[in-house]
Amino acid sequence: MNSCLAIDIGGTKMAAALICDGVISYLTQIKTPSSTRPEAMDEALTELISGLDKDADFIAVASTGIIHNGILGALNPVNLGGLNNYPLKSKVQEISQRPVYVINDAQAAGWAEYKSLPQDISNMAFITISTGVGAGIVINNKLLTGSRGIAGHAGHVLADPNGSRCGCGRRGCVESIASGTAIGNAGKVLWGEHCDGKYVYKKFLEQDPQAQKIIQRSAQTIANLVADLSITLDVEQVVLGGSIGLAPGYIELVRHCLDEFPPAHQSRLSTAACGADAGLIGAAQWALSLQK
Ligand code: BMX
Ligand code: ZN
Repeated sequence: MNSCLAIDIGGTKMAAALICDGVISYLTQIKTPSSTRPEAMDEALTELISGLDKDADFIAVASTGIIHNGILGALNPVNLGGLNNYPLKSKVQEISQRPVYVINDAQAAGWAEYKSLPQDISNMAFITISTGVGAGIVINNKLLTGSRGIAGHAGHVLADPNGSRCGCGRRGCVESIASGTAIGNAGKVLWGEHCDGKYVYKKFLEQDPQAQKIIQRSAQTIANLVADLSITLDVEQVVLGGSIGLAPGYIELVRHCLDEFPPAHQSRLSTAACGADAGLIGAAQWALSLQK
């Protein structure tokens, strides 16, 4: 049982890859449907899986949202076009007729990144800054998934008590300031509705002062989150991923802010060794570890 079809469902895109002995042999991606209709997700999954699953012994799914008992529950439903309480595991099983393993996307990516670090590191955190902000935390060599699948949802800790309301219902979460969606929303106020996180980041790289302010605020918020994780969990390393976390220049901004904190609030900082494939690779590795 070693050939895996790994699927990564993010707020913006869905990717699938065949992974055999840790090697990715085929990769494809489609847009995540933005709809409250579960049928739209059924169709997207069927499109991704059909044809690819014939070579797979099992399916491993990393998905945005809280994964509990195989159900995808959104903490921030806005990120999934309002879709909530979706029976992810049984649906993928129905489509593929294979054993299916499901895990949160940031937890999966955190597991892959932990496995890529030197063996003497037992405590680490991975933070994805993408459509949302998520985290995967490994303590004493164990991935924290929590009793309800919620562990690691660090995008929803407090960043600004006077901040705007986050999609999860709380005010001032890290995600509502630092995520690609939040960056895009800040850009919409300045440059209009067509604006998204990618557009603001492009302007940041062109040294537009207003875009620099928006990206700087995101990086400062993530640096504070790194400091909070370091001082509460004593992690030895924090790894950044996701489209914003991996974007050129972002980690340097975070590192610069982190340097201002006392030493106990700091950790070694790096970008994801598995890059954008961390969720896919981690889901496959996690499923394999459950089979042992
Ligand atoms: C949100 C939450 C997390 C997820 C994180 C990053 C939802 C739908 N998602 O905080 O479960 O891990 O975003 O997700 O509530 P991504 O979509 O940016 O990959
Ligand atoms: Zn929130």
